[in-house]
Amino acid sequence: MATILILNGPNLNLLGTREPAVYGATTLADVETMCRSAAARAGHAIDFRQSNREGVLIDAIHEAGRGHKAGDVIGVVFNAGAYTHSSVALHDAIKGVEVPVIEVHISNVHAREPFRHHSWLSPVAAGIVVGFGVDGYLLAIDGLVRRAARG
Ligand code: CA2
Repeated sequence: MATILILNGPNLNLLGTREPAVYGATTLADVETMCRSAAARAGHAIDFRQSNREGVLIDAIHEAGRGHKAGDVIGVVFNAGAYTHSSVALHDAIKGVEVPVIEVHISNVHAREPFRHHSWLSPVAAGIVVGFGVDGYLLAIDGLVRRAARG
């Protein structure tokens, strides 16, 4: 059984508690439950994390890279929150490892403020899922499972 890392960046711990018009009413704990069920159906495990700290997210990407090399991790589903639009360090972290990273955004960032239109992660992501609400996490898991099955 291989693992999928679901990594969440700053402020996503607030999901479901504020701004329901933008992000919906589902909490991050609900998202974790949804992801665990979807991965279990596909025969995989989930490592679900959230951090408000850039360095912790970078370390998690590096760890996933080592896990991928060892054959334990099939990929990363990454909602980097606002770091998406600012973090060259996260860009470099993803570029520095070989594990496929799927960038996810709950909202359609391209329909929002111009500062959300640029992503430092998209050029180094294996795929991007934007604007499907929290279902985007499930679409990304499905994409990683299909990618791993292709070999
Ligand atoms: O749409 C997304 O998933 C975002 O990654 C969410 C980030 C935002 O900065 C990105 O531009 C797009 C914000 C996450 C904060 O989430 C909150 C949820 C509820 C209440 C307050 C913040």
